[in-house]
Amino acid sequence: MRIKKSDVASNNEKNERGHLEKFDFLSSQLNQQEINTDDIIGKLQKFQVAIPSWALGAGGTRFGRFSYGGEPSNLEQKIDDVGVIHALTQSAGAISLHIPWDIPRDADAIKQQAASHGIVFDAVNSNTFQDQKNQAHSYKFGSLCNVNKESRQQAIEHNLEVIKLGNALGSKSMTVWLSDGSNFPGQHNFKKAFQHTQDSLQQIYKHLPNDWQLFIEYKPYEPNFYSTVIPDWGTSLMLAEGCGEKAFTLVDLGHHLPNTNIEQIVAILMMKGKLGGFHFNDSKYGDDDLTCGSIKPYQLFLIFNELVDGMDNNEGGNPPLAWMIDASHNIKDPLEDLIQSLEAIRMAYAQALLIDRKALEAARDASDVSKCQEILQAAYRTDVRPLIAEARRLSGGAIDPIGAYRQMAVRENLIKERGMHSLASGL
Ligand SMILES: [Mn+2]
Repeated sequence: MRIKKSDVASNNEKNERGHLEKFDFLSSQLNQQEINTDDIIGKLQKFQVAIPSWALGAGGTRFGRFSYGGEPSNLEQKIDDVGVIHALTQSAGAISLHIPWDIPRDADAIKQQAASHGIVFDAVNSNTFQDQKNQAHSYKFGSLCNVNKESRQQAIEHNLEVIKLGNALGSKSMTVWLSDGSNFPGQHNFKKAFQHTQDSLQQIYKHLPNDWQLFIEYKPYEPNFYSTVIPDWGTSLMLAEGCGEKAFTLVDLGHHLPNTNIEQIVAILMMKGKLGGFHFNDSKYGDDDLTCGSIKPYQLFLIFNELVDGMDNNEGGNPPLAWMIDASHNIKDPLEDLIQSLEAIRMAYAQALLIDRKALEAARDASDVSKCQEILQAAYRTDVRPLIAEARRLSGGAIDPIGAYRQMAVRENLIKERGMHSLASGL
């Protein structure tokens, strides 16, 4: 299914008046505070978040999976689904592929299809956390860290293959997330596991094209429950520095122990010019698959506060970040879920853009703690939804994307096209 510009425009007609009233009211309030709404709208229009190819079908848990009708069963259909999200939101102009779940057979044709939706290829993701059919060596006891040299070599070669496939599509980065770790005390020699991982990453890095970046993701636990080889940002940073200037740390919101101060991690990594990518999701306890902003929207705002500050005062020469949603829920329509995540991300971004940074810095310098909190929360408590809707409308997207999605009966059409029992490739 493909959404035409004219479909979006006619859906917008009924919402336009109400929307413009709200937007004009907010605009005049912000103008009184000397905030230029055109600047903010321009930034929001440019802000694009990649959709991962594995989030377009219903996710599962280790207890089971409930499929959702009309799921995309091949890469072409996945790209079409991102096309639907992008047509409605004008903020999902990129897709992030997972190899080997989505191997492009004909790179040129796939590239062309994506371009017809206005979509480019973001970071490619390697997978050495599960064995593939006919694989010579198992990753049961790790991949880049494995005590067995053949397993490590196989994992290195897989990563080189992923770079090759990504290069053909125009990707400029690869994300490595390792499930490597141990389940029981004594199982791993921590130092050896780290050294093997460092050596393997260096081998991969040697073959990274000059205009590429390598992102090293961390996660404290799961699937291993005693130790993980790359459990935190410090280990990721050590490994990235051990590779070279094209290697960076990648922060995934859900990959932290409860109550970790993620905004502080973001600020320091950006100051050092070493934050490469960011994965969005949300969690209450330990999972990382809930819709962005559904549990902790204030945390998301505080993180964006640091991201915006890092982008504005880029003393560390941090490169532009690769933004991606990394969540796959198991009971919602996956496309509605992604639209909601995009909305939450843009809201936090817009709120962070409203912060009076000069006043905040002055209050900090004066150790006026109450004032600092007042400034942050004044921005956070502003209802920025009309700003986001206006950015979307001006870009040709829907004023109310979920409303439009339902009015256009997208899911019903996808079920008609693909059937009730189509299954997305992946886990
Ligand atoms: Mn991630």
